[in-house]
Amino acid sequence: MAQAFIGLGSNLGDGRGNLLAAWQRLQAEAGRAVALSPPFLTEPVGMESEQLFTNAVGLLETRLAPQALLDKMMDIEAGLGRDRQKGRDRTVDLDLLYYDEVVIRTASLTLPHPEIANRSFVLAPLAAVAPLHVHPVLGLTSLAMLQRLGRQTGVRRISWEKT
Ligand code: PH2
Ligand code: MG
Ligand code: MG
Repeated sequence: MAQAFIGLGSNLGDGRGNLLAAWQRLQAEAGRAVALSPPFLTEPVGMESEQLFTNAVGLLETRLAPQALLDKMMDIEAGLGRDRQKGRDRTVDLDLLYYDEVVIRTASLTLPHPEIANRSFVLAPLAAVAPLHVHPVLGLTSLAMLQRLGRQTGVRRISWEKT
């Protein structure tokens, strides 16, 4: 069994509801859930949008190979109404962050995900589930990468419970 870290994001509709729906489908169709981070409310990065994101990171144990897992993730995005045009607000975006220690680059898949170390909306939830997990290329823990980004602005931890 492989361990896959998956980044979940939504900035359209019920963010937490969309992420939980995607996480349910991943468990039903792709493997066994090991851990899910708390959700974080985050400012959009690299796109023009007024809509805050809800982001989380999940750890899944899977028998699917990396490309098969990615294909399954795209099916789940589509099933939840994802519009794949670049720069659009999205109901759900699933990104494969790590797959064991695999380092690959194909036309459709780069592992580890190339943006992990630059994105506090990935690192904050990642450090919440796996602070001491080491990036197989950079040799840095999730926590060290988060601290390296400096003071966190635009990222706020919330809770799965709706009050
Ligand atoms: N995803 C992007 C681009 N910008 N910004 C935040 N805060 N969260 C995201 O998940 C995100 C983003 C591309 O997938
Ligand atoms: Mg994506
Ligand atoms: Mg993304």
